[in-house]
Amino acid sequence: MRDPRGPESLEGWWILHRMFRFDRLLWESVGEKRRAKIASRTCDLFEHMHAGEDGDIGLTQLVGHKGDLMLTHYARSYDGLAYAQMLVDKTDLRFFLEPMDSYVSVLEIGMYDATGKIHADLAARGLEPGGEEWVRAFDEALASQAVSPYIAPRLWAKIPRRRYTCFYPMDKRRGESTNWYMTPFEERRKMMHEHGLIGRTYAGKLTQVISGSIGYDDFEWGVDLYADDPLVFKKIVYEMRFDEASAKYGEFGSFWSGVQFSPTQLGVFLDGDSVPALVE
Ligand code: 76R
Repeated sequence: MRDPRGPESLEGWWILHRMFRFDRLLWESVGEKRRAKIASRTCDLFEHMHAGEDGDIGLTQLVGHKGDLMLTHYARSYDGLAYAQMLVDKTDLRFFLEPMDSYVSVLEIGMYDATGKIHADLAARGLEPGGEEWVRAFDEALASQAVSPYIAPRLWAKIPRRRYTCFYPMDKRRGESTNWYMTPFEERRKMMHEHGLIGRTYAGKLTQVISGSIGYDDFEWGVDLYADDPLVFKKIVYEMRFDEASAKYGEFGSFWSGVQFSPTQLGVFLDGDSVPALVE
């Protein structure tokens, strides 16, 4: 980024969340044979989307009135997301699914700390911030981060297979006096560092996937949380409300939470039985 006020980020999977209401009454009015055919064809499609290295699909039975089923698509490109959307819309299951909401984003790893270190290093080398040489040296330093063994696998990790999922979009406030984007870089870096420290105390209990949506959707980020115990969502989201980055600057959209199940178990969901634990 030419502007030294911005932190860099590295991007991975393109992500599309789709929330649907499932018309169970209509589904049950259809003959058993047709239902079985639709279920097995859609199941094949979802299994295909889940297998392989070019994408993934996550299925969540939503709890609450906002919707019944959330599909989380991962694709290597934006075009791939468009295609995944089309494939689902072409199934006969679509007759029974009413879109309630959706969210488009791209997985990102924010690089506040790394950006800060690179800035300090370039300043020590006497390069003029934002100048041509500065930008070249910055890009080089950042490219080495993208292939680091800590970062690279996280950009392309498949959807965490944990039972409980929680998704919500959020913004950083842009008020007249409290404005994240007018706050000096170093202060933002410190706040994000604190944020990361709190996050790390949940290591093992939670997997978070942060995706950026500036330019694609109505909020600035999508937050996906995955855990083996749904209480963990309440604990971390509450704890983070006290953290400056969220307390002062966080603004939130709708929350969607539910139980994740395997693509192979779609038939169980459609039959109206309780969705079994994840199997690979
Ligand atoms: O990616 C990293 O692990 C590096 C440190 C880190 C960054 C840059 C990090 C760590 N997060 C980062 C960025 Mn996060 N995160 C959230 C929420 O509800 C709320 O109040 C906030 C929602 C949670 C629960 C969460 C969890 N994080 C971001 C960003 C981008 C902001 C920007 O760039 O300005 C947002 C919007 C955001 C929101 N974060 C962690 C966690 C957890 C659990 C960690 C530790 C991960 C780990 O170290 O394993």
